Amino acid sequence: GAADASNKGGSGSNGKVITVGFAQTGSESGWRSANTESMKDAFSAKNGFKLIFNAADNKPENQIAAVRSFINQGVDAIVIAPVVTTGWDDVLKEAKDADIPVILEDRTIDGSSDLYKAWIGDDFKKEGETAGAWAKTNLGDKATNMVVLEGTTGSAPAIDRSTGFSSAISGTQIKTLDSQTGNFTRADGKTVMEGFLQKYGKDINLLFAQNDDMGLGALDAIKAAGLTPGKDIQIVTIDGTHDGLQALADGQFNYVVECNPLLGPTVAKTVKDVLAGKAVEKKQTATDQAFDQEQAKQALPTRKY
Ligand code: GYE
Repeated sequence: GAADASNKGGSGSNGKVITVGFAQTGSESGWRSANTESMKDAFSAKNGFKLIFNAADNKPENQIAAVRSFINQGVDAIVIAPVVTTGWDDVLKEAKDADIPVILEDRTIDGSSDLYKAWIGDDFKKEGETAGAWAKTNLGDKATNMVVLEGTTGSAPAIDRSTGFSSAISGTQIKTLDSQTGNFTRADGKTVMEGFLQKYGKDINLLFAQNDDMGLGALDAIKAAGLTPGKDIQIVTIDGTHDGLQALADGQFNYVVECNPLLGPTVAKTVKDVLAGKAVEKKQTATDQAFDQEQAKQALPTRKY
C-alpha cells in the first residue's frame, strides 16, 4: 500500500525523510572539497536524507548563525565541522533545548562533551607527531632552520598539529625561525612563504605546511626565489590529497601525512543511529597513513581524492 511505497529507499527507521543541517567550514582546500563531496553523497536523497548545506567562509560568526538557522527550521539533526574550537556553548545549548541532536565531524571543540552526541574525524595530534618524527629522523641531527605555515588560527587541526610536531622534534637540532598562519589556503601559503623568503632567504632548510594546499602555494614562492623545493628546502605537509601526493611523487615535497576526508558514510550512519535511539561511540577516529616519494607514486593511480 501507500505506506510500503513511502518506505522504499530505506531511509530512517520509520521510512521518513531525515532533514539534516550541515554547517561546513567553507571551501579553503582540496581536503575540504573531498570532505564536502563525501558528506553530500552520504546525506543524499537515495539514503533517505534531505541535506541543508551551509559553508561559512571560515568565519565562526557565520557558522554559528547557520546553526541557529537550522534550529529555527526544526531540522532532525545538525552536523558541524567547527571552524574554531571556542564559542560553542550557547548555540549548542539552544540545540539541546530544542531536542535537536548535534554531531561533530572533522574538527573538535573545547568545552562540555554533553552538548554533542559524537565526533567523527582524524587524529590531528598524531598527524603532527608523524610529520615531526619524519623531520627528526631526516634532519634532526644537523642544524636545521624551519618555517611553519599554520592552519586557521584557533582551529583544532592547527592547534593539535603544532603540538604533535613540536613534541616530536623536541631535543633535535631543528630550530623554528618563524611560524605564521596561511589559513589552510594556497593563496595565503604563497604570500606568507614569500614573506619568510624575504626575511630569511637561503637560511630556510625545512618547511612544515599544516596542509597540502599551503605547501602547494609555497612551491610558487620558493621557485620564484630561485630555490628548488624538495632539495634546497625540504617540505613536509599533511592531508594527502591528489595534488599533494603528485607534488610528492614529482620530488617537490619530501613527506606527506594523510588525513582522511571521506567521513560522510560514518557520519550519516551515526546520525541515523542517534535518531533511532541507539548507543553510538562518542569518539570515532579514522585511520591515517603517511607517504614518502616512492609510496606516493604507488598510491596515486588509485587515490580517491
Ligand atoms: O587538513 C585542511 C582543511 O580540518 C582536517 O581543514 C581539516 C583541515 C585540513 O582546510 O586542508
